[in-house]
Amino acid sequence: MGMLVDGAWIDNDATAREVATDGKFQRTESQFRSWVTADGCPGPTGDGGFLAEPGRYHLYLAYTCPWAHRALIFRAIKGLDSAITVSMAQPGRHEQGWTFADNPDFPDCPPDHVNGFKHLHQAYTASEVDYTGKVTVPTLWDKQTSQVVNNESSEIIRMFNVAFDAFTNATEDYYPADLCAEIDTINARVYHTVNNGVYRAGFASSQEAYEEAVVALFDTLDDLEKLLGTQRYLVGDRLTEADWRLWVTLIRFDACYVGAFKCNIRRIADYPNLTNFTRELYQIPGISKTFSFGYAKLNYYGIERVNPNGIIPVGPEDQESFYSMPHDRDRFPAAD
Ligand SMILES: N[C@@H](CCC(=O)N[C@@H](CS)C(=O)NCC(=O)O)C(=O)O
Repeated sequence: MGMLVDGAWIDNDATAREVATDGKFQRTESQFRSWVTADGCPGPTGDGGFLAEPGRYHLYLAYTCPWAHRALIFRAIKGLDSAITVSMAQPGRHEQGWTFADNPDFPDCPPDHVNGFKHLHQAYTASEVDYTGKVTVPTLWDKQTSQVVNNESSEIIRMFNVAFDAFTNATEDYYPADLCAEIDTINARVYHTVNNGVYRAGFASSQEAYEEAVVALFDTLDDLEKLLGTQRYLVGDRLTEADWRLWVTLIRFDACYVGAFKCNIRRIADYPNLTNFTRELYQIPGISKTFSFGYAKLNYYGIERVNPNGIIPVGPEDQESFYSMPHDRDRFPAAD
């Protein structure tokens, strides 16, 4: 994908590839870091505080993207579907990056009814005329002040977890105070070796960088398989943010990462506990509709540098049915 340089869109700029001279993929930091909070006071990063109000915020997302998926999941599990509006980018590769359109081929991808932007980069330059950097989903937009609030998924889900509790009945806390330290620890490993690990494998441009990433990825998956053989969720009997952050990568794994990113030492289907864990979360009401295996495949196999001919593989067979099969996670207790 391209990027913005001094407010102008540059397609396929080499710096947008984020690959260092040793062939390692290096993800750049998200740049918009303000927070929406219940009282409008600034959050832990960024300066401006934005008040949580129903109807005020809009999310720019794409079904394919695991980081955007985090935000869509938290919108669903926190009962915020009517409080926060969404635009969903068109699947496939587009010259100007994330693109919004009213396209009958993709009826479940609503265009931008808020600003009428055709491309997400327009939201970035509307907020900062001479913005330089990547243009990424998820992006959280404030309709009241017409600007991007935040484009870092790990922060957007923390906001959704608590900021809108006055306007929803879904007040379950997915980052409870007594589990924060444990969640942070597991998040750090899962982020580095799994969530970002698949990208480090897929976008590596040297054999050494690829092998280092893929081995670390499967070391972690092997350990998580063991852990989930002793308890229901990553930090015990309570479903938390850590589980959702892992899950967005697991649900894409066999359909996308095994092939497009060469993460093929094993499949999730080869791990009984990871498979059943993925099934349990997939079957939570409201979750399956947050994801499309078909759109995800279109995007990952549409990335030119990993699949120059853009051929979309036919398999694996029916992932929807596979993850809808009964799971066995009830063998472990879950907190109420
Ligand atoms: N750290 C960001 C990463 C977001 C991100 O990289 N999203 C990808 C889609 S999966 C994207 O928009 N990429 C556009 C690009 O690379 O230019 C977050 O967690 O929100």
